[in-house]
Amino acid sequence: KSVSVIGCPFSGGQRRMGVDTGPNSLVEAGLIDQLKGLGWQVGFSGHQAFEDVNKEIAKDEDIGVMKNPRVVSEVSRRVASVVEQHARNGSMPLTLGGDHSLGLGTVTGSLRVHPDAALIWVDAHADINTPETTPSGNLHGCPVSFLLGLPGTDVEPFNKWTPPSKALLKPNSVVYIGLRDVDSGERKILKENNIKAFSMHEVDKYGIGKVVDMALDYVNGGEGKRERPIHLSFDVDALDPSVAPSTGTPVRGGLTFREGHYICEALYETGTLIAMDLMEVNPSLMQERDAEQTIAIGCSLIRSAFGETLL
Ligand code: DIR
Ligand code: MN
Ligand code: MN
Ligand code: MN
Repeated sequence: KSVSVIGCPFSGGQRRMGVDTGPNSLVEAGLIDQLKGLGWQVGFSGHQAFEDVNKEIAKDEDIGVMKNPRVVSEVSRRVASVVEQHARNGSMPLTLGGDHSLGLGTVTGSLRVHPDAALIWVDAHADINTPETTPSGNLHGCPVSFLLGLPGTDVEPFNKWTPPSKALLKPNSVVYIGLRDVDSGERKILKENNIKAFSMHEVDKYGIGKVVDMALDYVNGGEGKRERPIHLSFDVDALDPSVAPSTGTPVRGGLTFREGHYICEALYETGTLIAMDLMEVNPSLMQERDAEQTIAIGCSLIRSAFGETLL
C-alpha cells in the first residue's frame, strides 16, 4: 500500500493569511514517518510549487464577486492533474491544505480515475455556494457547486477546464457530516438537489457511529454494503474550535476529538477509501499552543484514516 502526500501551500480561496503554511507544519510535525510507521510506502518530494501563480494574486481582479478567480482556478486545475496522476499510478493521494477551494482540484482528480466514487465532505460549512449565491466571494465556500456543475458555475476561467456540462459529480454522490453554518443560498441548493447532509443536529440525535453507517449505506445504496470508492474531504473546522482552534472560520458546536477520529477510522475500515484531503489548518491563528494542537490533530485524523487503531 502506497500513499502520495500532496502538500498544497495555498490560501487564495479565502482572506486570512497563514493557511498556506498548513501543509509544511503537518509534515514538520512528523506526518511522513507516522504514515511509514503504519506500514505505508510514502511518496513525498516536497510541496507543490504555486509561487508563480501566487504572485499573480495582487493583480487577479474580481470577476463578479469572486475573489482571486484566476489563481484559484489555475491552482485547482494543477491539483486535479497531480491527484489524477498519483491515483492512476495506484498510490493513494493525501492532499494537505491550504484552503478548501483546493477540494475542486482534489475531487476532480479522484473522479477522473474513479468515476464511480462518492464524496464525503466533513465540514462545519457546505462549501456549495455558487458565484451567484456566495455572500463573501471567497471561493473556498464554493468548490462543491463547481464539482456538481450547478447553475451559476458556468463562469470563466473555471469553465475552460471544468465545464459544468461535463461535471463529474452527481448530487446523490455527496454526503456531508458536521454542518452547522450553512448560508441561505446553500440551504436552498441542498434542498433543491436533495443532497444528503448530516448536520451536528443529526450527530447529536443518532450518535456518530450511526451517522457514519447511514452515510455509507446511502452512498453504497444498501445496508451494510461497502463497495463504492470514497473520497474523504476533511475540513479541520468540522471539529469544535476547542479541539481545533487554528482555522480560518471556526464555528462553535462542532465534532468532538473522538467523533472526528471515529469518522476517519470507520472510513479506513471500509477498505474503500481512495483519497483524503485535510484542509484549512492555519497555524498562524490563535496562540502557538493552539496551532500545535491543531497540527497534531490534523496528523492524528490522517493516521486514523490510514489505519491507526486504538487497540
Ligand atoms: C461561507 C463560509 N459559507 C462562505 N465558508 C467557509 O464564505 O461561502 N467555508 N468558511 O469553509
Ligand atoms: Mn486579488
Ligand atoms: Mn470547507
Ligand atoms: Mn469549513
